[in-house]
Amino acid sequence: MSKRKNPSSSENVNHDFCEFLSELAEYEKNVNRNIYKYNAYRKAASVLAAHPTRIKSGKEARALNGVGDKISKKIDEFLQTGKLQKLENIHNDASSTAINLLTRVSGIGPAKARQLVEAGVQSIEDLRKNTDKLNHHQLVGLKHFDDFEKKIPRDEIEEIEKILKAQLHNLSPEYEVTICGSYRRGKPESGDIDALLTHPSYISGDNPKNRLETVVEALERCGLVTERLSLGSTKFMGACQLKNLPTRRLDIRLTPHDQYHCSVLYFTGSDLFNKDMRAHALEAGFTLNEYTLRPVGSTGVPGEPLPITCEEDIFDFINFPYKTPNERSK
Ligand code: 8DG
Ligand code: CA
Ligand code: CA
Repeated sequence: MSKRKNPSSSENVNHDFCEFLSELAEYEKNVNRNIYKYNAYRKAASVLAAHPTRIKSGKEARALNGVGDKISKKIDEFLQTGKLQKLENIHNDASSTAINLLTRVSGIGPAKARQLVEAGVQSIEDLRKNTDKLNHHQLVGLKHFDDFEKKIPRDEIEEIEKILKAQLHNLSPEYEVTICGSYRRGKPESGDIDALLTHPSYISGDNPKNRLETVVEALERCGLVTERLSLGSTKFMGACQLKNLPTRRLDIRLTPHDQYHCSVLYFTGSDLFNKDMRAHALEAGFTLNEYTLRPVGSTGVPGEPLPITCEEDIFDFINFPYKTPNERSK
């Protein structure tokens, strides 16, 4: 999965607030490893990004669902001074800046980044001199650092989708492939490519055997897949490349046929949308994850997975108004 992005955009009249909130979110995730605060900042940024008019005070922001006292005070400070002292301090702190930078390398998480910084690694250049400290995934992440930072235009993903589908069709015409993530949500560009595969002969409880490896080998033979980061029986992380274009991050997941739609829903995201939908499911007495939708009885024990034949079924069961993938980018 690609590293998180900020929900700010050019038509967002509150984008400056969203930018500082997203930066604070990254800081909480990477430096403090406080996922609770990370989510709180992202939620506030997403609510402000969706707000149609310019917020004029912390008090006005406070009235929105997802903006609490502390964030509303920050909005007031930003409106009054044009900056945020907390962010200034973070920018002036060399170790926080270095940790944030190193987590941008694919495979380096917050804990590894802190460990590297404590060992004196402060920059990408330093990292290149300390490759003995990195595992295979991190080495490939470093090698393609510049490429992996570049966004992938939609038409390039369309091209990759065609090749993927043709190669899988060659292996078996019954393969189904969906590119999920921001691409499926209709975004003009994406951070990476999230491909989901299923085959009617593979259902939950079955051993996936070497099915995914066979797929990856075919994609390597045709020249699409150029790097492996990791390969398990149901999850591949790697990279692909078209002609002279940049190297792109590609994730492939193999999903049992009966769990396909729950997986497609989950990997389409956005993850904030998923959180809302899961919360709604719970209120309606269901538990929803990337595999199944199950009713939760009065004892709190989940029952058998419900039969799902399409994404709409999931919305119907929990009585949640259907949203097209394009409407899920909150
Ligand atoms: P991007 O690649 O263009 O940056 O955006 P994306 O496609 O929305 O994000 P992603 O990181 O590739 O993740 C794909 C989907 O996986 C995401 O839209 C929803 C789902 N997902 C969650 N929770 C999480 C999580 O904690 N981390 C990540 N990376 N993905 C998650 O529901
Ligand atoms: Ca991804
Ligand atoms: Ca993605």
